[in-house]
Amino acid sequence: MSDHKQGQTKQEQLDAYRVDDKGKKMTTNQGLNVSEDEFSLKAGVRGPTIMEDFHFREKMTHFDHERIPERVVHARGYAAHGVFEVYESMEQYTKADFLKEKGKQTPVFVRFSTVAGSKGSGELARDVRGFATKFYTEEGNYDLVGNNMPVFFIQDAIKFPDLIHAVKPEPHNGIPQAASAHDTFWDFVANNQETAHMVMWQMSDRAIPRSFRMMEGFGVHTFRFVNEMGEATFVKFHWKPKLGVHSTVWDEAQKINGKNPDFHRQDLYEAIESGAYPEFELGVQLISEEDANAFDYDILDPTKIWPEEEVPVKIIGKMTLNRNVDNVFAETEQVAFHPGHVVPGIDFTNDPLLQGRLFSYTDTQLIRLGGPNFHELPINRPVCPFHNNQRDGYGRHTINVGQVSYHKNALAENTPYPVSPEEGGYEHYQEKVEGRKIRARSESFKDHFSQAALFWNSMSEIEKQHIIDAFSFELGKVERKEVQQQVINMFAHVSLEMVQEIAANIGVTAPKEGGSPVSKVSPALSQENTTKTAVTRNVAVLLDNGFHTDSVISVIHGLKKQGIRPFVVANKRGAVVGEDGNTVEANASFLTVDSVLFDAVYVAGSKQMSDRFYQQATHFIQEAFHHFKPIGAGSDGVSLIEDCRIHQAKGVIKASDVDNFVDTFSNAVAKHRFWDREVQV
Ligand code: HDD
Repeated sequence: MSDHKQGQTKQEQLDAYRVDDKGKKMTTNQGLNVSEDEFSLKAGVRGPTIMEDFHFREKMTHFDHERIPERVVHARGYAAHGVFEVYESMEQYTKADFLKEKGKQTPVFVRFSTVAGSKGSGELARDVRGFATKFYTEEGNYDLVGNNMPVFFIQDAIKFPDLIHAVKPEPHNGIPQAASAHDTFWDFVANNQETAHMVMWQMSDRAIPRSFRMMEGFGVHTFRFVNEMGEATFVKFHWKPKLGVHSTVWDEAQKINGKNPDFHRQDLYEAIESGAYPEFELGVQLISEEDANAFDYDILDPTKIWPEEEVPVKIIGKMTLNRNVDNVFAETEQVAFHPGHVVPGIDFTNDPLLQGRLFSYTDTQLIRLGGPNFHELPINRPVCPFHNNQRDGYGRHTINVGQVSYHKNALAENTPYPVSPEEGGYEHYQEKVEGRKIRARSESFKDHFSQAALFWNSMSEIEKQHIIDAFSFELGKVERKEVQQQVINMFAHVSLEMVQEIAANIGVTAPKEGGSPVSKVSPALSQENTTKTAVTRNVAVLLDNGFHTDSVISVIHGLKKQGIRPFVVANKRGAVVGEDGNTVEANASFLTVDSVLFDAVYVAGSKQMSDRFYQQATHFIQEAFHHFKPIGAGSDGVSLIEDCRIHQAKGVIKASDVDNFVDTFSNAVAKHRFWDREVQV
């Protein structure tokens, strides 16, 4: 087949499958021209439909079968194509060809997702985000199937069905959708205390990202790099977003889910369409075999990080997402990831969570994609040739020619032939393994609270407050007091001050003793220390007929030059007339958008504001203010921010107070939020 040619790019390969129906004749799937597609075949114009109507039957049958089962987890997701480029050769550590050469480029496909919600659920759920990358390397597909949090809830894959049953809607009433704020999830947490560290991440701002473009990604498990000499190094993978790590606030997130449940996918789609390609740098943490036991945690335990201050993250390349999918079903829905899709030079460890995942992913694709040939779907095909003796099954595309489909053989000169490791055949790392068959957890996996406390210690004051608020919300929704109490008692091992405040908020007994002996901090864990930039941020420009044309146009122009995306919001969509009779086009009205969909507000106002504008704009401004967003005001907008009584607060900038409004306001937008804001009444 044409896609078996060596050296073909992924996009060239996909081109062979892309079909544009525009301007074409309509046919049945058998290629028969269709003369009528509105009326079924009837016995008389008012008579019954006739069985013989093959066109009706084909069209309807296909429609009836359009759906496939959604993913049992990570059902709600969105994906894009891109390219990965190596900054620095990793040849010293791994023989993986796609990491060997500085400047080498590899096509990638990335799918971001929430975990718990179903396919149509709101994207701003408090949840972990999936971050799955398929590298189409010349040695076969390599999948890095990670999350936006570096640890996991459980230590052994056998508990995964329990975890997911606990977090999904409760079986007796199917409530709640895409939420962990209910009894069974917290009952699971309290009775499976290995969850402590991950739950701290899940209660933190990381669980409500501002954008897929502003999240870190983590491979979570410890993997192995293996070099040409057969030497292994333990490795953890990180994705670092060039735009920094930023989040929404919980009240905002909940409102976004109503105002625009597609907020994250739209953000990604529009960024790519506008050429503002999301970029993520790939980092690795490396630990030698000799140092494997040198740490106060077990490096095989997926509930533990390697603090970046102790094991630095070495940045080795960059991924750029530069192309949206053409068809969400064909690509995003049918893509099949698997942590077991590896290439020579990347190997597994005995992390018991990883070991179990190696079974689950193929198994789930078999039911979801309906058989063993899902690797033939265009999005899943490797860009290198693939040959073996596997045959047949549902939906087989390949027409294997010839008589022989077995190994070993003489009729085809023993081909396809296995390839030696020297020639690029995959060889498993020859780790020495011995032990008794046993169902147990290593003692070295039993410290569940030290790193949960490290995480807490590393948070800024506002991040700590958000964690307390998140626990108070989630446990506040739990009906059974005994579940609430158990969780409070459990997290007393992380921080006494934290649980005392949560206990007070939810009306259970605050433990008097507890706390953690850990005083270490890891500054890399706090979003306070992230990259800050205004680039690609959305600013709502509020104006009414009679606005000051020159200043508005110059601010809009200035913001665009900074890489900011201004959106004019007015009473109605369409032309808004400025004081000099010139117009600007309103991209949105107060009916179609809301402050929660923007990063900042520029209040241009007008000298002759209508009552409706005044009411809508004050609501808009106040809400943005309460979500700590930067607010700027031109001369005709000042009265509005004064009426909202926020004109002296931090992050509220009046054009008349500063020399260069656009620069000052853009800097404020880059800051993301003004957490230390106090309302000056
Ligand atoms: Fe998983 C999907 C990430 C533990 C079983 N997982 C899935 C996806 C991501 C992750 C990103 C979505 C892929 C896509 O976009 O199509 N999963 C993780 C991470 C884990 C993890 C980072 C812990 C470190 N997962 C995990 C365990 C099991 C599974 C322990 C089972 C033993 N995960 C699955 C699955 C899914 C899946 C059932 C559902 C859809 C799919 O695989 O393709 O097999």
